[in-house]
Amino acid sequence: MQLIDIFDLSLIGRAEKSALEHEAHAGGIQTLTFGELEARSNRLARLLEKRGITRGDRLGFFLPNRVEFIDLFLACIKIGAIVVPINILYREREIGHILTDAEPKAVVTTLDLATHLPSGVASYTIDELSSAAANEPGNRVRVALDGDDPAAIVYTSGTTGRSKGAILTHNNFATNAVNLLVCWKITSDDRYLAVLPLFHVHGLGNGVHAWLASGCRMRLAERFEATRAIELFESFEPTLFFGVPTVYVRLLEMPGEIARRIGAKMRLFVSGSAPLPANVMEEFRDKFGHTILERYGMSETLMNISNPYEGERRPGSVGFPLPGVSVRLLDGELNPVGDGEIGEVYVSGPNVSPGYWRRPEATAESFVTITNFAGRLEAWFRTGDLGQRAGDGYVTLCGRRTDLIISGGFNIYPREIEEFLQEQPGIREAVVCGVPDERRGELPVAWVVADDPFEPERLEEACREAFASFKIPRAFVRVESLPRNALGKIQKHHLPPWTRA
Ligand code: MLC
Repeated sequence: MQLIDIFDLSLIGRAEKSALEHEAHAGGIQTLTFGELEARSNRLARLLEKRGITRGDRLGFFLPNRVEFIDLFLACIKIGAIVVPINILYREREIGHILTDAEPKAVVTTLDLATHLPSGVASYTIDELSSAAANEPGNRVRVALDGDDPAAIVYTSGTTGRSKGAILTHNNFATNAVNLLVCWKITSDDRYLAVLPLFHVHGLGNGVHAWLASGCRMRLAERFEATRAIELFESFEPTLFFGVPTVYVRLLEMPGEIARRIGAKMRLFVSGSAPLPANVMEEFRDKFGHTILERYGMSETLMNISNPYEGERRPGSVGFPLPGVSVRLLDGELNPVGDGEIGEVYVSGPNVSPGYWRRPEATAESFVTITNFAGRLEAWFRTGDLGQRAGDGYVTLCGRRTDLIISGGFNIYPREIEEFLQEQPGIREAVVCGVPDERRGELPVAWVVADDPFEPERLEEACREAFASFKIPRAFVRVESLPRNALGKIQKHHLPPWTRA
């Protein structure tokens, strides 16, 4: 089966029904039917083929949340082109790496964003593509694909400093969408409010795919803006909402009466991509009258574990493995730990990426082989997250093996920033850690050993040119030396504390 086959339940099966609302460029809300989305994406698919993009070719998406992102995504999965989404907050250094690694035939972008692309990159603007496609026939384009054909390569920041592209197949995405529909009871009666960026699997693989597979109605916002949240909720009256914890923290700023009114229309709030603090869950329940359903996933595996729709949504826990997904908590020797003990989370199932694009070593390091009950070897994905299972099966995550920082639901790998800081003149050593932040979960802060003159503003400026805004350290703390253990390894927990001025 191809991904398009489950979307056809809506694109073909619900052709006349309203599918998508979005703010039109000319102002006002435009509504498109599933049939219109089908025709628009067929036209684009034909145009892409004319421009020489075929099965297995990569196409970079450097695009904000717009209806054309969806047209182009559908066009690619129809012809078997592989979507390479790029975070629109990324800057030249970050984008350059992805382009070198994925080697897309072209990058599709907007006039505004095009200025951030490295020079010499083959690119199209989405507006040009869309107007050229208008002349193409709108009937179905179908290329025979296998379920294990890649549908996307999603870049995750790597522990080695440079990001790696997790390959996600048609089967991976299809499994994920079917699981969410069943387990979260998503149906064509739902109204899904989409505020998360479509360049990540949370917004795309969960949001867009659950919408297309269920045939519900979606309102696509360009991004989440706390100041516009009331207007969005009150005008669209969603029943279904997906957010990262930062989004829920911001929603708590709403007046109680409005929150209750919004809550009365809602069916399900889901949170993921970073740990949801128990106090946020409690305050949200008091204010909106809903218990947020927390789930656990990652780019490499899509969704793994979810609190139940019916039954207890346990604060601090991510619940039970989703259908088809096997989860094991293993110690350093790959032996299962007992209930209540901490182990590393390993996952196997049809949701798990086959590996990293053109990175056999990184792929080998991220999978282990375990003998199954029938004596056959199976590959299990090593998540890097630590977890424990309660006697009744609820899984709770309790830290990471690697030092990932999650800020506002965006992943930051300290190594990437540390390596860059050490390239700067006068910087001898640098270490980056996450400090707790009520709104964004964590914020990156840098500790540096530096020569005179020490100019933190210059460091900040250099970072701002090289990195997405969420990766820029909020402070550069100068220290005489970095705390190290006898083996010379930096002991981050012995750094002098940083407090906001
Ligand atoms: C954030 N910014 C954006 C943006 N999101 N800019 C443009 N488009 C977006 N989508 C920038 C702002 O310009 C600003 O930059 C800074 O981020 C903070 O913005 P803010 O307005 O103060 O937002 P805030 O209230 O803090 O909320 C931020 C947020 C954002 C929650 C809306 O962090 C966000 O969209 N996070 C979602 C991340 C996500 O989807 N992760 C899923 C990964 S998939 P400046 O320069 O002023 O600082 C995954 C797997 C899984 O992890 O399990 O889901």
